[in-house]
Amino acid sequence: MNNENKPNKPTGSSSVNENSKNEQLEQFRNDNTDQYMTTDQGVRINHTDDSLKSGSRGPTLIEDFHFREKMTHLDHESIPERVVHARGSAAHGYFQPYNDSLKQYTKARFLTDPEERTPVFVRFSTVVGSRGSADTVRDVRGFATKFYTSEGNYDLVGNNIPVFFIQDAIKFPDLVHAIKPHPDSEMPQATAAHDNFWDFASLMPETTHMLLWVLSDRAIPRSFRMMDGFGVHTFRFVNEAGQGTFVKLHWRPLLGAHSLVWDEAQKLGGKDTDWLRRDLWEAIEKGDYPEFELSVQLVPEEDEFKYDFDLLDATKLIPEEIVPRVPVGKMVLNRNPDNFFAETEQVAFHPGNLVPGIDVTNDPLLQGRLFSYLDTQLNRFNSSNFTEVPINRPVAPVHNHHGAGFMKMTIGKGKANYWPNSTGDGNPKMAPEDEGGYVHYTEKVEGHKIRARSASFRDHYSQATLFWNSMTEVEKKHIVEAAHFELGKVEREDIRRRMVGNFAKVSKELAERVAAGIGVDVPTDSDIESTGNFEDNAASEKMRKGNSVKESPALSMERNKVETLASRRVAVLIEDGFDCNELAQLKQALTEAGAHVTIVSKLLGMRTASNGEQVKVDKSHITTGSILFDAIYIPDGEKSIRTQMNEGKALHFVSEAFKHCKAIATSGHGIELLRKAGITGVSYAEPASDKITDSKGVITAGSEAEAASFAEMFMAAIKKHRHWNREEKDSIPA
Ligand code: HDE
Repeated sequence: MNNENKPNKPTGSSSVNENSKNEQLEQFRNDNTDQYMTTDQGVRINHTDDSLKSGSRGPTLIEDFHFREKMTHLDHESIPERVVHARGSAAHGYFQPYNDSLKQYTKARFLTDPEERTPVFVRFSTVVGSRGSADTVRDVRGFATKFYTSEGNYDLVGNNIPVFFIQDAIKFPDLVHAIKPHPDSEMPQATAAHDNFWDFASLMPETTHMLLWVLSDRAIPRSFRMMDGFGVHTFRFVNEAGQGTFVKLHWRPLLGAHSLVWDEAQKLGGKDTDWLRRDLWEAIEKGDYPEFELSVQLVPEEDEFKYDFDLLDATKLIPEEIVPRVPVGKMVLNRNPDNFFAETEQVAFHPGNLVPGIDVTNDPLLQGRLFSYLDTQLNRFNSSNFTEVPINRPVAPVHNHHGAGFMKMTIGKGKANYWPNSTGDGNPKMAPEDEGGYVHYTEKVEGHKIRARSASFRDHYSQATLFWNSMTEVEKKHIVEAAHFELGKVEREDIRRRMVGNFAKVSKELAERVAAGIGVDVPTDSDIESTGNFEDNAASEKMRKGNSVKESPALSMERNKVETLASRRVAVLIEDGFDCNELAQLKQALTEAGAHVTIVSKLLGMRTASNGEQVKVDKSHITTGSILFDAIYIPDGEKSIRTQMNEGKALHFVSEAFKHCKAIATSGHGIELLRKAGITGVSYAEPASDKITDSKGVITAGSEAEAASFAEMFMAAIKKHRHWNREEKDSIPA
């Protein structure tokens, strides 16, 4: 019986490189170039436009195997969409650690061997909407990474917000039902702005912290390439000696985290439902590879009870001011999938996909997820063999006795399909720990069976207050406006009132500002005292007293802005008679700095410059809009400007960009266009001078100004991304 002899070193790849997954996928790719069309049986087809009939006017014959096969495939083309995170977009890439500094904490090779580039597949998603819903809705974004490591697949299935709505997985079905469209009407789609969600939220004070994040601009990212990612839970690293360390995992985009503005996000939902998907796809096609830095917050086991929040409570984060983030490596996304269904739709993530050196904790939200993800894949794939689908296969070798089932692909050889066995010489063998065998962390656990929640989970407000206090005034304003929208859609006044009561426990100022916009009274102190479900005031008070930081600048996007021009989209508005030289110089400067320039005009075709040169239009007014760009520029040229001054869509393009706080540049006659577009409250350069003025991100130059300085100032304004100091923006209609 079994393996008395020490097994050989595991066969197959013992290390991976960035191409390992691509090479594996290559075996499954099917290229139609210069091939005949065939049936699934490989029989060549000579006619696919008419079914086989008895006479040219029918009826159709059941013996038409080609028709039957073609139709059957269509009929069975869909699988159940994900119950949450149905709408997603994905990309391939690799991860590489900077050095081996994590070795003292984890034995995970992909995190500690700086020589190894581990292939990854990352899927970004919204949560609430169905598969065809708009990308730019206010929602949490999923950020799920599958690492195809040399020691097996590791999945980091995170979000772009570091905390979650609820503390215990048993509340997840309630949360999802509440946030999804109403069960009777299936309305509204892809939004939390309705009675059911806010009813649930107002009755569940533990949601309050996450709600503030969702009301913040984090929930309307400018791009999947420009948002943070968080593992959310406290996980556990385990080193060679078997010693554990608590760890939180974070992704930071190298381009910085940036957001849309709400008006823009809503309009994009109509103008380009695929905005985030397209942005990711096009960036990778252009070579603007998204890059993310992985960092960790490490907490020694002996510090488990050191904080005034529980590390196992997923509604809490660890302020960076208490435990700093340590950068550990970089991920680059450099290849789009070949096939959406085969890869993006079929990829199956699971927080329980762990490799040696990483383990879970007792966080009751995480524990529930460890059941749900496998279960949900069985619903989606109708078979436990979904792990054999190419995108889900590890690049590490797979050997086991798992049985048959729908769509078994691998052909297991030999007689023995059980263990221990002697008929198969004890194969496959058990891997000792030093040969990569996974050994669960030996945490001591004991307790009474009890359906309860720890008292250490009962403070639902301190970190919400911390978040609110850490916001800049602009960020606070956006949170309040978002609450006016979301709660403004709630028909029942008692729900709105209850929600304001919860906000009052976070900050009186927040509650007053929210109440002012949704037609309810500012809560009195006695309203504030009354509590929702599941709260124990005494315990909560105790926890709140110990709150260790009052403000955490790391939580503010505004305070942590990365100023860059890389991959920013600039629209250039022209009509016949524009100044070609000015355009050429600015375009060159922008392109060299990594931005992308799009020529926009009323109609497609060629436009003629004042010197007779011709330029091709990339987008017409009807197919685009300012919301699809980060900045706009209108070159001088009297005729071009005059035409645009009489063109409503051009004027709207300019005024809307101003309203959305984007950088705008023009010179000479273009200044008149800005005035006509209703841009007030900024100072302009004298049109005939050599001066250049930057006023609230509106760059204007006199016709004699120096081109290089004009370009420099415009680029500096684009790098700031948004110019919030435009108080006059609210007077712009629409
Ligand atoms: Fe998920 N979640 N989740 N979730 N989740 C799913 O699994 C679930 C939670 C996250 O791109 C489902 O394959 C439970 C937190 C992402 O394919 C499902 C609980 C975080 C994705 C599921 C949570 C996430 C999912 C649906 C509470 C951030 C998309 C389809 C206990 C740390 C992955 C699927 C992809 C998807 C269950 C809470 C992230 C139903 C039960 C917290 C990024 O299994």
